[in-house]
Amino acid sequence: MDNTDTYLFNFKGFYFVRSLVNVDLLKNIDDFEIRDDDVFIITYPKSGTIWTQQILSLIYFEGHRNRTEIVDTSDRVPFLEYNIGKVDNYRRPSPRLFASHLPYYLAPKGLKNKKAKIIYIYRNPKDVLISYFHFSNLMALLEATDNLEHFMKRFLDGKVYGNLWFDHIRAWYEHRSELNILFMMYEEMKKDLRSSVLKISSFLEKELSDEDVEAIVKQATFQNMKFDPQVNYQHLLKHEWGTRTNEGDFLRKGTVGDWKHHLTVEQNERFDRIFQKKMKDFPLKFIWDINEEEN
Ligand code: PPS
Repeated sequence: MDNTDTYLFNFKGFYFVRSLVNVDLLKNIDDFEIRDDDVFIITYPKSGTIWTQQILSLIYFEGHRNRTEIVDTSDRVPFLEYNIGKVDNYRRPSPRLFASHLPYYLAPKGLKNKKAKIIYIYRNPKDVLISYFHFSNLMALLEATDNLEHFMKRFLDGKVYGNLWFDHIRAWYEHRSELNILFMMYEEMKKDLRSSVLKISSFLEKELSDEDVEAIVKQATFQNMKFDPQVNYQHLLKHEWGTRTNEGDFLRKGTVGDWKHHLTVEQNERFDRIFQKKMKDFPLKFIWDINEEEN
């Protein structure tokens, strides 16, 4: 049975999480007023969003770096399209930091004339698929399936929150000349977090002391984030969104190449065929295994 509509809400062709949607907000998002100093993290789901939210929050808030102000990272860098935080996310003082999974065609018009900075994080889509499969089984607001083959079909049909991975990255990339955008790869962040923090802060024109950089890198490692209640989503999953099982974490493994432990040879070959067809002539490179160079 196709349960897509039970869990997802289709707005102008894009699937959102039904129980989090505010239709009036979505209707107005095109005209959402962008400020010059706004910063957006844009991702397809499961590509490193919370990681980059944490990095940005640490870069911008001294009280986060030195842990004198304890605020959830998802409140410091809230989602544009849900506005579900404890405060009105839109009326915050500048610079406002936002996260978003919006596709290019639904993004606020103001972003499309280089107002605001955008950091687009992308991850190899086989690891995205596996991460998403586990997350769908953990979080009660998404449709669960214990069968990876079912989930892979849904993912490759774009019948998941975020629609087709291929379309998401391609549209943002193809419109890059209209945007003030930095593309960052999850796997590069994993390989060298310090350089990635420096690259992000330089794009944001934020000067950091060596001490600041050390504090950021330390608090943005997987090990640190997994046990940090301000960023590991444990509270939201337990009390607001709900989980289907007591086992499993939002910060699950945080590795490169986990797909190798899950996909069969046939599934992997099928994925490769679709990837090659869809991403033919696409210039960004991907890393599928932490020991490999880009290819
Ligand atoms: S969501 O639901 O779209 O906001 O999810 P998102 O935050 O984009 O992606 C979740 C995956 O990112 C991993 N993650 C990290 N990996 C490495 N280092 C750090 N610090 C880190 N923080 C989050 C997280 O574990 C999810 O990946 P998987 O493969 O499931 O572990």
